[in-house]
Amino acid sequence: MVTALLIVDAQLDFTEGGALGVDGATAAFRRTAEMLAQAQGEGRLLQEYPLIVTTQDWHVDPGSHWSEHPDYLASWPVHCRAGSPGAELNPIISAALRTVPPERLVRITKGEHEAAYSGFEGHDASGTPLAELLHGRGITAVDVCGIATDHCVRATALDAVSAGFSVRLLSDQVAAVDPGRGQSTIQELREAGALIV
Ligand code: VGL
Ligand code: ZN
Repeated sequence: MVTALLIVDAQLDFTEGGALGVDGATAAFRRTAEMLAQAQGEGRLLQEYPLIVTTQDWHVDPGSHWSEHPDYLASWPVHCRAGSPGAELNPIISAALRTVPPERLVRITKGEHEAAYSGFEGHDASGTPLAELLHGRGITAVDVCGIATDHCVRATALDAVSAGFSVRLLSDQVAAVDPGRGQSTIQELREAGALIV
């Protein structure tokens, strides 16, 4: 098994105080950073995660995904505008990735012109879709963390299962928009075949 870490939408707009702040996001990012620091300190980061992928919600004009009257299920306040400060990664995560060799890091953007909850709807800077990229690097398993459990983490993990990857959800490294939905998402992912760790 060759595992990639998928850090989903660890962006400032999804951090407490951001345009679409999610309670618990900062704590989740800290735990991811601690996990990475520990693996690095013990010299096993590159074996454990030969590839680390960050996804970013990257909206230019996402249609009804943005709304002045959001329902917080299918429509949302303006968030993660491409190129804006709120669309940047939270510095807790960018700092944690600073010492990872650039060839081991992949940055995925998604959602330019429509809602795209799953990282598998995204692509790297040269336009290569995430699944193709992972296959090309020999990745067979993914560990998923980030924001939001009940939306982009959910969609990304379900797509990863469908694409044939072994999937683990790092359940102390995620945060939900709606905690109740977060809990039911974890059950749904378990039933879909993901391992909850
Ligand atoms: C997300 C709501 C809107 C997410 C993205 O990253 O889970 N949620 N856009
Ligand atoms: Zn969005």
